[in-house]
Amino acid sequence: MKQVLQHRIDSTFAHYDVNRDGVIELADVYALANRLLQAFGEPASSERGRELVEAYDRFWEMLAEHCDTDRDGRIGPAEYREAMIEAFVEGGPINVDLLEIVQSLLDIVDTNGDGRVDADEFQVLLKARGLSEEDCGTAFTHLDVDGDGAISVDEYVMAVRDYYTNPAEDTPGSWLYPRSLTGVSR
Ligand SMILES: [Ca+2]
Ligand SMILES: [Ca+2]
Ligand SMILES: [Ca+2]
Repeated sequence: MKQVLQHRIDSTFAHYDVNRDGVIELADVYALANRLLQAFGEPASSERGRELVEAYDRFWEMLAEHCDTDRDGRIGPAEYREAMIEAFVEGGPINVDLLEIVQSLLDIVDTNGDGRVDADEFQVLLKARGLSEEDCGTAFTHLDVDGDGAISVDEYVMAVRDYYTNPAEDTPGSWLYPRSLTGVSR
């Protein structure tokens, strides 16, 4: 059970270390932001593009504040693992910064700006993250816990917590990342 959660933490580390140099740094976070901009066909210079880059700046600041214990601008696997266990597995309160960052992320995913992130909009995010087309639909069904056809900030944040705390199969959190990363076999 613990092994699944450990695997998930290490897998998300690998996911964030885009340039594969063994540490997470600002360059990786920008690479993730760029991947998402490309998925949404949004230039970094547009208003929405700038908002996304700013959200990822804040994401980096939050990561650095919580994980980069030796303050060298690089987050190693051990620093990351320790911080994630402290933040989620040991059940600390949901970080206010995380709420704001998720809000910014979902604002960008809400392409038509109607205040709801529906299945089609959310699929773009999941695909950019590496989920297969088939898994995107299943993931949406699991993540839309109240079944109103949209992913809310609360639903997303609870799924993040679930991802790090609940090793069971088919929980909302288990669908946040590709199956290969979550340590769940079907
Ligand atoms: Ca890196
Ligand atoms: Ca929408
Ligand atoms: Ca919902």
